[in-house]
Amino acid sequence: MPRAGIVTVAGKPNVGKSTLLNRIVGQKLSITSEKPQSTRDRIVGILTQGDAQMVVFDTPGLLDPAYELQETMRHASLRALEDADVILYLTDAGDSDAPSLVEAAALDAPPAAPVIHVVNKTDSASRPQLRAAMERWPEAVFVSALTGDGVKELLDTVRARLPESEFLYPADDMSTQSLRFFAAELVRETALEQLGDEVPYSVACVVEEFREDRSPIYVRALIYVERESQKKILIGSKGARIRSIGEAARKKIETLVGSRIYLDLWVKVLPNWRRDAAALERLGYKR
Ligand SMILES: Nc1nc2c(ncn2[C@@H]2O[C@H](COP(=O)(O)OP(=O)(O)OP(=O)(O)O)[C@@H](O)[C@H]2O)c(=O)[nH]1
Ligand SMILES: [Mg+2]
Repeated sequence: MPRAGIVTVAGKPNVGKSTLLNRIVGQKLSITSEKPQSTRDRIVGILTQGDAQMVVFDTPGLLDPAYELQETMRHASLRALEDADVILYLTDAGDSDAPSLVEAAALDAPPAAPVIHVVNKTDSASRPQLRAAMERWPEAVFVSALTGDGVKELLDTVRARLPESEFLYPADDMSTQSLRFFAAELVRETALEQLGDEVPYSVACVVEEFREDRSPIYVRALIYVERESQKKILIGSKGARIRSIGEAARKKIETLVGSRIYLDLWVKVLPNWRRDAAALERLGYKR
C-alpha cells in the first residue's frame, strides 16, 4: 500500500517555513523574504517519490493578530494544523528559547497529528547555539532549508509517519494552486525585496488576466496599497520603481511558467484593506 498525507509546516514568522517547502518540492513555489510575515495564506506543494506522496502545506507565521489580515492568516495556519497528518514545527537554531508549538499557536490542546520539531538554519547558528538547541530538544531534526543539509533525513522521518493511503493527487502535480496565484505572489515578493520596511505590509497583489493563448503570455496584475503616499513610493520617480519591480517579477514568473511573459503592472489604492473584511475577500484572503 502506498503512503500519502498532508504535511503541515508551521512556526513563528521568519523561521524558514517557505524556504523548507521550496526545498522539499525542489521548486520555488512559496515566496520567501528576510522580512517577517511574507506568507499570508496556505501554500500547497506536492512531492511524490516512489510510493509516497507528501502534500506539504506552508503556512503564515504564528502570531497574535492585531488586525483583520492577521486574523485570516492565523485562521489559515490553525486550519492547516487541523488538516495535517504530520506537523513539522520549525524553530530557528539561533533561538534556543523558542516556545513550543502549543505556546506559539496559543492552542488549547496539542494538535491531533504527530509533531516533528525541526530546528532550521543550522548553517548560520553558532556552535554554542546549536549545542543549546540540541540539549533542549534532543528529539528534534536539525536542518538547513537554505543549503538542504539534513532535509533528506527529515523526509525519511516524515515518510515513515505518513498514513497508508492511495495518492491524493496525480503523481506529477506540483501544487493545487494556479499559476495565476503564484504569479501574483511573485509580484508581491519582488515588492517586498525592493521596498523599504513599512510599505510591503500594505501591498497586496492580484492577477486579473492570465492569457496563455498569446505569445508572450499576457499577465495583467494589480498591486494594491493602502494610501496615496504608498502608491507614489511604489511608482517611484518617473515610474522607475514600478518598472524595476515589473522587470524582476517578470523574470521570476517566466522561470516558474517556463515561457515568455508580458507583465502589465498597475498600482491602485484600496484604503486600509488590511483592516477591511470585504476588501480582504476581494483580494483572495478568505476565512
Ligand atoms: N541561513 C539560513 N537562512 C535561512 C534558512 N531558511 C530560511 N532562511 C532565511 O530566513 C528568511 C525567512 O525565510 P522564509 O522561508 O521566508 O521564512 P518563513 O518562516 O516562511 O517566514 P514567514 O512566511 O514570514 O512566516 C529568509 O531570508 C530566508 O532566506 C536556513 O536554513 N539558513
Ligand atoms: Mg513564509
